[in-house]
Amino acid sequence: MDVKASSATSEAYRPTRADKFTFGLWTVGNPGRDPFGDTTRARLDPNDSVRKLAELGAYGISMHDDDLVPYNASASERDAIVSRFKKTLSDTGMVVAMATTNLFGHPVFKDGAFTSNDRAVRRYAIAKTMKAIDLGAELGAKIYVFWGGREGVEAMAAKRPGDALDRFRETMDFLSEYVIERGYGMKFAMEPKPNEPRGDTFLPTVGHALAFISTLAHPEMVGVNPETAHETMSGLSFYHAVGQAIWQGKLFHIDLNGQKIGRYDQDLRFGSEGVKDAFFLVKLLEDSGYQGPRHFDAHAYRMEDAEGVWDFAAGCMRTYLILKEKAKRFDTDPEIQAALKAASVFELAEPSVGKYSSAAAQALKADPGDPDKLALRGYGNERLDQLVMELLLGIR
Ligand code: GLT
Ligand code: MN
Ligand code: MN
Repeated sequence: MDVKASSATSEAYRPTRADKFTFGLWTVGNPGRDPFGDTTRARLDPNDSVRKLAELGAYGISMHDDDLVPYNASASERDAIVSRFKKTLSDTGMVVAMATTNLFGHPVFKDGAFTSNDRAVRRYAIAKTMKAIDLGAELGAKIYVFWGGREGVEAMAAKRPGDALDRFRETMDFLSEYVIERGYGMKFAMEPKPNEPRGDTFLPTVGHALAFISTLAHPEMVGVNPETAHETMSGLSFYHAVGQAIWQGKLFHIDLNGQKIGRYDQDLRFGSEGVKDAFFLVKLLEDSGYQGPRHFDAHAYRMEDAEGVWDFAAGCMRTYLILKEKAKRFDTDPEIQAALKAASVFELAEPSVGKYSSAAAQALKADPGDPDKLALRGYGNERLDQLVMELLLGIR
């Protein structure tokens, strides 16, 4: 293996715009506050974040309405902030790839936004979202994310689940029409999370979100925005969640980060936990032809200073590119390819019975195969997985 390419100082794995790496303004801008302690670093000016990310090789950013424009800004303040930001984008060649609404920070959303029991709060949340969609459209965002951070309960008696889902659906349908009428050409991506900050959140997993989307008036314009941490918090495989989203044509965006299973939402640097999962995820994204942004929704450790934040951002992109290279090696390594064949991996792509006919059904029933014989074979999965480990550990 090329030792130079793997050294920490090498120019290899340097991101470029073509890699489509994006970061939320709230990610690099995270000032290190947690439920137990105050901020540990200064808030960043979004314009400085864009400049620094551009320097590091990112493609663009994503943002909440409030990340850029304070919710109580006057119309003229808003316009001044937006025009300065647009200039920074054009100076740096960075794009706003995704926009979203902050429907969780202000205390008005303490009982939910689209699913608050208070109708006036729901109406405020929808109005705020339309204005945020306008802002996103003005800045060129083609993907609009819905993370229902406060859409949930602690007290089970407080909301009937069907009512909450009715209101969520009503809202998604209303906002779909809004975007269609305005001709924004935006797509929506719903981001599931099982809990935190609520005890239980509606639409807790990718599977729940996919099922919900199929009930909408405009299912074609709504997909998912799965996040590593959120699916892992549920104890589920992020890789398989993303795999199904791709299979259903619903992977509209993705939030990449790192997470230990069974913890609070850690939002760690991409690939810093679950290296094997991260590897297969990168391989899946690259093999699938996914064209969307590789978006990092993570933040630097709380003890980092400003410099540590940029180490964090560079690390997310660098790890992705290293794993992408490993994925190429996986495809060209003869022993791995032989192990895949031995495990009959490619046989799974062959139809089992094909299209139904009575004759085919009868023939199969007459000659179903001998289970005792079929049970004799091994699948060589130990060998296959060990080869993957050795690839990841850097000796292949
Ligand atoms: C918030 C949350 C994320 C969401 C963001 C979009 S905000 O930081 O933890 O997972 O993607 O609203
Ligand atoms: Mn996220
Ligand atoms: Mn998260």
